[in-house]
Amino acid sequence: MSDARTFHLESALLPDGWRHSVRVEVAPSGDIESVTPDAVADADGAEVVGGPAVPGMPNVHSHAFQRAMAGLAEAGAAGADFWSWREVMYRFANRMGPEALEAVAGQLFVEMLKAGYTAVGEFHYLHHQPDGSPHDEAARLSLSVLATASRVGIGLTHLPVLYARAGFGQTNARTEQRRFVNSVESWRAIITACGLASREMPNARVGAALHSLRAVPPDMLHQALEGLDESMPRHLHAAEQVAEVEECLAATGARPVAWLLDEVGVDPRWCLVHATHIDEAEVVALARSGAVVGLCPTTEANLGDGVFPLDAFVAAGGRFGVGSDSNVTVTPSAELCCLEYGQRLTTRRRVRAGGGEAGTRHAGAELWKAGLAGGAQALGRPIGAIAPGCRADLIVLDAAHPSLTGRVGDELIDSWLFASHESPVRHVMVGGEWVVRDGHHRLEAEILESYRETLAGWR
Ligand code: NGQ
Ligand code: ZN
Repeated sequence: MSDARTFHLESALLPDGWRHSVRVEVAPSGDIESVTPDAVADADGAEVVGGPAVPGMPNVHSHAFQRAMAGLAEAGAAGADFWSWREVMYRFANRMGPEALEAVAGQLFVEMLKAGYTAVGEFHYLHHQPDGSPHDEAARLSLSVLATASRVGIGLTHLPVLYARAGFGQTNARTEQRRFVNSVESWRAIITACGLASREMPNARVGAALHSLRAVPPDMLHQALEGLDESMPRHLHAAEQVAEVEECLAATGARPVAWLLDEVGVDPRWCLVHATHIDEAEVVALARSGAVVGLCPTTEANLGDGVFPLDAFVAAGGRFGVGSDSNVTVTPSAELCCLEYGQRLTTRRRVRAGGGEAGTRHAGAELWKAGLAGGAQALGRPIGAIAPGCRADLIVLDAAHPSLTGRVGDELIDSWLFASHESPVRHVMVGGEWVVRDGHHRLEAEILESYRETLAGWR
């Protein structure tokens, strides 16, 4: 087609494996139109791209505002835990206005792109003013996130979050949680406003999120799901802390994931974030449901959550994606490395994600491919593969980087995930547009400047 742009990739990870001399045609919409391996370079004026290309990683779970506090909850008493971290987090959550959120999310989204994430699921619960009263435009803060993602050029599945109460058995939210709270109706109105805004954004869509079984009572959860657009991704935090499993058992007679499977009927549209504490029956049932588990290994380590039983879950056919969550780490390679290391430390074996005959499958490459498939499913967008019909979202590695030199095919991803202390990501494309060239984002200097101005003096 005449308006399509054509790229000639030196080598690329396609759905059927690594291929050389790959011609990729991208439609003006940003969708890939055709992919042709073993093509002749510059036969048709294509832009020649040196270095190995892989699909960009979807980031299934982020709270953008938490980037501003990363590292500031590391001082505490010996009893510091998830719940005491949450108190520090609430202080930041209540300082964020629209401009600050745009500055912080802008910096974060640039960092994500430079690290190899090409799309993000923003699990967004900062809706109102700190006293709980709505902004003049009820979706104001959501619209800030949508506009920032569009300006920076990262793919976005925006997930407005329903939040109602402080915990099991409570009827109200705490003072610090007031700005998170909506009725089902006011939450739907925010989703609708975001849906309208995202129509003008080729790399964005809207999904639905329920904060957790702690924060959304069962009746309200059922009501929220009724009449929800059938195709929408549905995200929810589940079973991250032992205390919440115990409280859920006491309140409902079931563990959180078992309750969801039995009472809600979790299916492939669902992404259960964390799902850390699940028993053997839940492992199998959750894997069979076809839902994605959104694993956030560096945040889960940072918060002292526990280790998800990935070995058993994958053996049962389970699907997973990775998320940067609290954004203490904003690097897909580190997230996947930490995920694999959690399994190695608990099983005392190696190459857990490879899992095949010795030497036949590469842990790093298997993790990357699984993260692409699970991430695309969880974000509900056509991403995660260099293939016709998918968005042209890809990253190009620096083959001359000391950690990658001499590596070919899957060894490139292994060496990146397990043995690189600097990022080998060189170029990044989202929806057919280069958003990072030679390691730099076009807007990085001005975005960093406003991030610095925003954070000056914050504690
Ligand atoms: C969140 N973060 O919503 O930001 C949560 C903490 C909560 C993680 N769970 C708040 N990692 O779960 O109540
Ligand atoms: Zn979260």
